Amino acid sequence: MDSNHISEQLAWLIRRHGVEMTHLSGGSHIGAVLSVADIIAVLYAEILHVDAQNPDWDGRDRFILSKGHAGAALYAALAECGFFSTEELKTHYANGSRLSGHVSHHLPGVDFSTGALGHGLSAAVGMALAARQDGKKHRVFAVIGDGECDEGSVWEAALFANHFRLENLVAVIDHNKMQSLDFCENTLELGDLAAKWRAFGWNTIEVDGHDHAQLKKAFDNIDNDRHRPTVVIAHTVKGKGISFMENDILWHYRFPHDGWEYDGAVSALHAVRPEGVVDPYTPEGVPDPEKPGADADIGNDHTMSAGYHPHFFGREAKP
Ligand SMILES: Cc1ncc(C[n+]2csc(CCOP(=O)(O)OP(=O)(O)O)c2C)c(N)n1
Ligand SMILES: [Mg+2]
Repeated sequence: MDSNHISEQLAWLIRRHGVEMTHLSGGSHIGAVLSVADIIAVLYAEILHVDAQNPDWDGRDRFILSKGHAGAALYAALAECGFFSTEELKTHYANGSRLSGHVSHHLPGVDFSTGALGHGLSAAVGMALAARQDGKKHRVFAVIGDGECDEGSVWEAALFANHFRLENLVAVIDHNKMQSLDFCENTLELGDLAAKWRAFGWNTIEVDGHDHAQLKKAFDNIDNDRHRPTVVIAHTVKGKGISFMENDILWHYRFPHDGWEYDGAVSALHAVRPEGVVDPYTPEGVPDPEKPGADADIGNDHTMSAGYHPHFFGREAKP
């Protein structure tokens, strides 16, 4: 089996777990999970030096998912890599769970809690400088969102990393051109992101963030250009892999509800399931219902969908 195939399998499982976890919990951010799934899969299947049996191994590469609202993607990757049981994924967002909605360092394999955007790169910069000063050889990776780049602290960290020539630092930008409520350009113009990072002194590589071969090549080449931090600008699609979620800002906060949303999401994934992967939840898939037409009364409803009827403690809600 070629190596791309293994990362493709992991990416599919991240997407499938992400659908299940947000569906079960009523949790948000499935669009962000689908966007970053390939980046995280390539890192965990191919690039990061980590040991699930010894999560605190001092020589491990450090990884920070700074867009911590996509925590389900990281949790799924860690569970599939053996850091904890995949069964625990079902507790996502539940009271008392270690799998809080945003990334928590209480889990084995997590180096830094995130969720308040704008902190991950600054923490990564500090870890990279500390590694250098201690003569350690591990690398530090941070995945940040493009909307997150609105935070001034990102650019402060970018200046700092260049100043100290932190060649052991890799930032990945999940550049899906959307944030929580709108497209990035309607919220705060980012313009030519690559030109900006180059101007800040970084080794800047642009890739298709869903193309595993391109991602792997970028990560394999970070050491070719010495004495500069590297940023991989990964062009992505928010909601990637489930057509009715792609580029639709609704799916930043909405979760796949019972009915056509959940069934359609699972069916979309089954249509592209890589050879050798078993769906842990619905091995045979689910019937693929017709998506309601635009004239259906749920048309643009952000809270309800066909097939979704709110229950309160098992009783049907009153109209
Ligand atoms: C400091 C801070 N402000 C606001 C939020 C609320 N918030 C959660 S996700 C999000 C949008 C993030 O967009 P982006 O970084 O592009 O991530 P994407 O979901 O597109 O991958 C916002 C504003 C937050 N988590 N932290
Ligand atoms: Mg974004």
